[in-house]
Amino acid sequence: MAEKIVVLGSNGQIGTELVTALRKVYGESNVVACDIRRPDYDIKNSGPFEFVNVLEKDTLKSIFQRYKPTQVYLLAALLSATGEQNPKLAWDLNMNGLLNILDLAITYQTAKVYWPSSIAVFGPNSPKDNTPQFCVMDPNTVYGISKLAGERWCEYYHQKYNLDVRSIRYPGLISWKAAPGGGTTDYAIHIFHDALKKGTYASFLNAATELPMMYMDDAIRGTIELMDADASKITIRSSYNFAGVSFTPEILAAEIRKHIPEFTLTYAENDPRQNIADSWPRSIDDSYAVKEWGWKPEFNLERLAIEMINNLKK
Ligand code: AKB
Repeated sequence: MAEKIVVLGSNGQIGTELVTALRKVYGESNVVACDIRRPDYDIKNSGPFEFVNVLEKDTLKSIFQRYKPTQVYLLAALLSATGEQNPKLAWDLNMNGLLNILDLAITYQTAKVYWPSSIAVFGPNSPKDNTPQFCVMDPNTVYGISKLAGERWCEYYHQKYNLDVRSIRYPGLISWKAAPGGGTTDYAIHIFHDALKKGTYASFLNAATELPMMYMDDAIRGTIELMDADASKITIRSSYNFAGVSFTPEILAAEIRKHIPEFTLTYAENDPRQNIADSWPRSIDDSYAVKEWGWKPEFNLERLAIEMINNLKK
């Protein structure tokens, strides 16, 4: 059967690139981009687009009725930093948006659902280095709490209703095509823009804050590989640990200086995002993803920096 794919939250940092990648694989007319905001030129002109608020059940229902999707990707969410500015909205959007989609997927017999989780599900008492798939999880941001609860719902819908729902715990994602969406890891994108434009950047995280990160091409490829994997290989229905590279602002700045030798990095004090970063892992053990569906990242720090600088220069 031909695939019909609906991507909710298509205009965000991940959605912009995921829609383009899915349209290449499945055909432009078979991937329906949906967002609450007007899309950019590429998304609108390369296939169908619908205005959808994931909290409006009737609109969502009409999308399921009209397109009869075989796969649904739900990307609409408030991230860690913006979530802290509006905790109730973050909980409402991140939780009820997910529950709406899980319910409609059962009603309309959607073959597969994808929903992203995050390293934000870990907290101050989770192991910091090589954080395992299964360990203490005590997130202290509303974003992390909603992602952890969402993971439990995904597993519950799989066990109770046999819904084929798949998920990845994304690290900070680094890309040049679309703006980042209000997260704690956003510094690792802003730094490239400012390095090229101003030759200097004021990091809101301190020099030694190490966090797991990944170049967007790896994240998109991994996501599609997980969705393509044979269901018999997927044992984790909460969300898979997923690793690329880990670095600190200081290490990233040193890498940027290989291309822009005059680049200087300063540090802004007392930013609330520092506390969030301090509660997250430094690196991730993704051995389940490696073993079960063959995950392998391709972009190390060196390659990621070259891609960012060369593309942003253009
Ligand atoms: C954030 O910083 O909130 C996100 C994430 C790691 O989920 N990039």
